[in-house]
Amino acid sequence: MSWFDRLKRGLGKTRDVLTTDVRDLGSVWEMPWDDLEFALIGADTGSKIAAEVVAEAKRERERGVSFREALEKALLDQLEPDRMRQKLRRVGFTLDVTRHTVEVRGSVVMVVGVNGVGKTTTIAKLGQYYTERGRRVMFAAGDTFRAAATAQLEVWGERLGIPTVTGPDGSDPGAVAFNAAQQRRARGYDLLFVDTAGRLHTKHNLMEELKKVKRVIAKADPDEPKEVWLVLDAVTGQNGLAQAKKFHEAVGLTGVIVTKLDGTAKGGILLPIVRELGLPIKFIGVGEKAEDLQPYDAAAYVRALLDMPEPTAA
Ligand SMILES: Nc1nc2c(ncn2[C@@H]2O[C@H](COP(=O)(O)OP(=O)(O)OP(=O)(O)O)[C@@H](O)[C@H]2O)c(=O)[nH]1
Ligand SMILES: [Mg+2]
Repeated sequence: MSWFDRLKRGLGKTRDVLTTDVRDLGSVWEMPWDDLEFALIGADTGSKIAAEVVAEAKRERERGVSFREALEKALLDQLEPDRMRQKLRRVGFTLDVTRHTVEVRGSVVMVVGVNGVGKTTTIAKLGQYYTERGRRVMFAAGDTFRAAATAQLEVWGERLGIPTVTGPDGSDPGAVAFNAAQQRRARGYDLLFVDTAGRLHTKHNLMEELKKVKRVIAKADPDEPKEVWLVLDAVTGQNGLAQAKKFHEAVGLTGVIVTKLDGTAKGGILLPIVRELGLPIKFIGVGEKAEDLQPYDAAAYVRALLDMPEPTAA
């Protein structure tokens, strides 16, 4: 199954919400504007963004493009504020995610998020992703809190041939992160992914602990971590925005990974992440397998959502 097919399958629930009121009259695909606005809100875009999307789609529709193309354009405007890429896209450029590599600034990526969103499994998938692209990757098992969390990452590391720095259960996560950052430098590895314990963004002391982990990494490796990625479970929808704001205040996020899009109709949550938080989405997850985590590409996302064919690379 191609990754676009996986994406399409993964976004099925959101697509169902978005297209319930679509009148499919052969080649004409039309929907009352009010119903569209409702559907967007149902997909957790938030009401402000839903209204913006409808207004933009209406403008496009008046220019004579089809309803679906108008909606595609309006969604892309929200999801891809980068004007340059839009221009390129108009002349037939789209991102070929099978060849493209998501850039990582620096060498250390701290991975944070609330409990159970998919941090550890995402790190394993990222390890595979970057290893396949020729990077030498290490893991740090910075979740010393949950029993078996270290073993979970270690097992992944062994399977993937990725060294995993660990510490005893209950030990200081900062110490693990420090050791790992030092070892990465000493051994000349390209990338270190630091796992952290799941924590509620509302728990002050746990957020302080996270800040400390970040500071300690900088002691072992000045200017690192240059990346702090938040893993968000799409199922939490709008609540994910509150999480992102709190984590951003605490440790300064540089990117977001949205997992479990396959389990929810709230796939519209990507819009406010980009528009309201201004944070880049790095990867999206549409299932539990390694192949189900893919670099985020707005055009592919929108076209999968609207049941359109795969965007073609120029
Ligand atoms: N359906 C689906 N499941 C996913 C996705 N990403 C992760 N999961 C599953 O989510 C579950 C929790 O994943 P973990 O990686 O352990 O989550 P975590 O954030 O590390 O959890 P804590 O360390 O306890 O905070 C696992 O069963 C994963 O397979 C996804 O994109 N889709
Ligand atoms: Mg974990």
